[in-house]
Amino acid sequence: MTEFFTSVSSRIAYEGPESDNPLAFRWYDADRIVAGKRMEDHLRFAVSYWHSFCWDGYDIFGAGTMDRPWVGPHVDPLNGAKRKMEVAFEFFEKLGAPFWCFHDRDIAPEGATARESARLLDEMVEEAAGHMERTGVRLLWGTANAFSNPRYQAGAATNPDPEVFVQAAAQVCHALEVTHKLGGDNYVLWGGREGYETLLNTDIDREQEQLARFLHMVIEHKRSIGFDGQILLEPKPFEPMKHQYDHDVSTVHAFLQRFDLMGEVHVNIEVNHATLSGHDFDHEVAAAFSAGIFGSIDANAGDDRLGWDVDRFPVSVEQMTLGMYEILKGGGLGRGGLNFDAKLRRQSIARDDLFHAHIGGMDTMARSLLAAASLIEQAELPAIVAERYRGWDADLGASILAGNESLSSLRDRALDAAEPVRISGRQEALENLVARSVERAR
Ligand code: XLS
Ligand code: NI
Ligand code: NI
Repeated sequence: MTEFFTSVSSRIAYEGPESDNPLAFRWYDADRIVAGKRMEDHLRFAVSYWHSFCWDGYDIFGAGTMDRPWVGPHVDPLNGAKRKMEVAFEFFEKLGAPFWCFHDRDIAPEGATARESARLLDEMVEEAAGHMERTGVRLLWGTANAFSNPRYQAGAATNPDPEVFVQAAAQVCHALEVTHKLGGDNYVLWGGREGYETLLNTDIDREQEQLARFLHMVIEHKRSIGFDGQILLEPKPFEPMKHQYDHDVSTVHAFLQRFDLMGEVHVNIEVNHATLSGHDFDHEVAAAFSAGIFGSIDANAGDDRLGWDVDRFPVSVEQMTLGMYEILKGGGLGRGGLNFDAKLRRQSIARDDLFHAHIGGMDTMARSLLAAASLIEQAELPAIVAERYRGWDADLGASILAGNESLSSLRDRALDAAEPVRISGRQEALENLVARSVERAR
């Protein structure tokens, strides 16, 4: 195998916050124990294959800018796919990422027929199994790309034509089987085009029924092949469709309840998608734990001024600390992980830019973990929250919640009661407390 990332000769090491070495970790120290667990086991980092190895920097205004010699019309598709995979595993190993994630069409070229595509995928899965065995890198999740091929222009499971549903079913069936074969911990479904552009040509009742039936088929197949990983839906409010059915965590929760899928399907929350849906990342995490559907995270970031999925690498320790705090409070990532569904900027064309991006992302998340763990350890926030709701644990609150009161019994009480005493919400003081945890995290 010819080395591709020649300017990075060995594995990226942890050198600590004082280090000035740009190709070293300053916060991510895989073996360090934080809140009883190794950092690596808390964070479960994964590199996403599509942004890092399939995308060559093209955008709607211009061609690829990046040095990805396995992409393009001059390359034999299968040889290109094999070279791409060698380079990807060289990267995972040098970075020290424990996991990777892929779509079926990322790792194998699409053939002229469904049968040919399936054969090509099987061949590349064999390759992947070899690389995983050799390097020890594991699979966080697999998924099917049921949005790029023109046949999916009006959706996959939600397409008006059942023949398109058939094609999507075939792809997901196979992608689920290969995810199982490669020992994946999760299988993700991002509803790339499961939504609509205009109600004038759309029957949303039918489309949601179709999507629900599709998910039940996924669950049935998961059982029949003995896959015990989590099935995850990835909420996103729009893009590419104007309206997408998996708008945000709470919309997905309602959908799962309506179609009897609770307990079977969880969510893969993407930070940038949370922002696009008008929520904070930590809100989406808290909503998922509250609903009992938390699954995994796509760790990336949006842009304050751009209203689309820009997929930057995470840079804000404050934003991620609030999210990590909710994750730790909820019991941790479990079988999920932190997948860098993030891409370089189009002008970042040096080969080692991919290292700088991931090192920065991993350090941001590691520092956020430390800050969140110290918030948990200090236990000031839960004490303040508990104090704020104290009345609900006392006689009156307990009696209301137990159903012992009615509107009229409370009216009678109100007529003789003193005006309730207001107390401060202390938001600024609490924000300072978070800032101190970030400063002190070492
Ligand atoms: C797109 C999604 C996609 C999923 C996997 O916005 O984030 O990359 O994570 O299909
Ligand atoms: Ni996204
Ligand atoms: Ni994503």
